Amino acid sequence: MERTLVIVKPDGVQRGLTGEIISRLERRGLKIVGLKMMQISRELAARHYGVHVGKPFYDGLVNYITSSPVVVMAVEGERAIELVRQTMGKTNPLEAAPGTIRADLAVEIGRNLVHGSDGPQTAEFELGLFFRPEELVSWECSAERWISE
Ligand code: DAT
Ligand code: MG
Repeated sequence: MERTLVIVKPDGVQRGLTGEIISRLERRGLKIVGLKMMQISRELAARHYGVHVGKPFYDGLVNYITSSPVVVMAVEGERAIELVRQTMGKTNPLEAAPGTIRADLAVEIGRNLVHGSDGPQTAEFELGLFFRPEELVSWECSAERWISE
């Protein structure tokens, strides 16, 4: 079982798409095990986006993610990391497949609505940045046996 970090970015919250984005992940069969609204500080943004330091879009990215509240989620499931990434679609909404969040609801790479961790190590690191252990809830979902054999 994997856990991954999902962020509904400021554009998602401002456009009233938080419910739509959460709903798409729930409908896919993923389980929410942590959820909160917050304002990301520049310090937290710098840690979260540390791998992008020095890239031309870095300053804009930090300004954007700290510009307005976000909704952060811990999502659990078999292969949750890959499932979330697939449900989000490619980074650039113009390259994302129709049916994905980014293709259906966004037009620009700098306003691509949603973040999802890109691998097991990143997921563990990012979940640790955004959630204290006691904020994550382990629970049994009775629909699970209707989603996975
Ligand atoms: P992803 O969010 O799909 O994991 P990433 O980790 O490569 O993509 O980049 C993080 C965010 O930075 C991405 O969601 C949007 C922004 N970004 C990435 N590449 C960009 C670019 N070439 N121009 C502008 N923004 C970019
Ligand atoms: Mg990434």
